[in-house]
Amino acid sequence: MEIDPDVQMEDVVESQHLGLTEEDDLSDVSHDDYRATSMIPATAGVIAELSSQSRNQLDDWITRLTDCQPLSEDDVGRLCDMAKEVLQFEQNVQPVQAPVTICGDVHGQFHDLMELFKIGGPCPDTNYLFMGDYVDRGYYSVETVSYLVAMKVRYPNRLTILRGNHESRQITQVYGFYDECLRKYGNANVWKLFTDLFDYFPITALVENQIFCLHGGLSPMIETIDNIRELDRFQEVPHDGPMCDLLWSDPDDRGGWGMSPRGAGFTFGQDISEQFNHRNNLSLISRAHQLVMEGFSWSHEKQVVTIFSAPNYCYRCGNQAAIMEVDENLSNSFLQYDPCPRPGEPSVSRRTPDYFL
Ligand SMILES: [Mn+2]
Repeated sequence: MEIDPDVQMEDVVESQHLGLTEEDDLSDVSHDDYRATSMIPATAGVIAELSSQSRNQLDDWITRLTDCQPLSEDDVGRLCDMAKEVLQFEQNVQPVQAPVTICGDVHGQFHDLMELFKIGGPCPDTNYLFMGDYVDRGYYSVETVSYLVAMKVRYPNRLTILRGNHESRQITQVYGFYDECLRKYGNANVWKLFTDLFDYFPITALVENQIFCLHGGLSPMIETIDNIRELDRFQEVPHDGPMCDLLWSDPDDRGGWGMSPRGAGFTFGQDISEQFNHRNNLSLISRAHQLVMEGFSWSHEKQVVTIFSAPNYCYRCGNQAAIMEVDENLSNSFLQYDPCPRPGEPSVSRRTPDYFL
């Protein structure tokens, strides 16, 4: 698996921030309200039908967001309230039906997300499953996460949005989303609204009981899919433990469990993937979280696939992006795409300049 050395360094730096404690420089953030206050009702029901008024409001917001215009702070508040109503009923292992198109990291690259929908087909005509990391690094985290959440509320059965390790209060204060909210709104209210909402995002999905989807990877504390169903996910991403591992771990060429260079989660070898897939009757683990130059990369003899959907990551890595189409027979195929050049934004040639040769 190819990893840009600079980005790998950033990811190592990123991981060090997970070790932050309340005494560190994030002390202005309250840690008391990490846990979402509302509990799941005992009878998790069917998603209520949207009123025509809500539908119209959402359609207005989606039109606005499609032009990369952020919503007002009040509208973000209304949107997040509506999203909690939907997401609170979703499961830790959210069931998803095929056909579905599975996507990896987006990281605030809004225009590339629009390109993704051009390549993969518009939502809701095409069903989508996103495996997290919508915010940070790119310049349009606000518009990206607002758009995806609005689409989720508008078409709840057509779109699944999982939580990534960046959908967290701590990480977003270091990697851009917090600063972007301050810059675009003049205060941190929108950051607070979204990071509170992130606690409601499902952490994994299961396509037709066979393709297990999540942001990071496996955990030594999770042997079965049922173990994930037992977790209380309605909280900030913890610093360690099973929920942390699901959002932070990476597959590795070495067997067994290893220390992650990220400082959170673990590395897991082919033996671990094989055992997990066999025990849980799975055909594939689909995950994101790592930059791969072709946009997708198989590992562990095709028991694990990594999908990365931010082309030219950070506007400088020169990588392709990919999405994975899964048809009704659970056959998969990949669509790769490049960024579309935009005026005023830095661009990186994928070719090595002649003067380096
Ligand atoms: Mn990630």
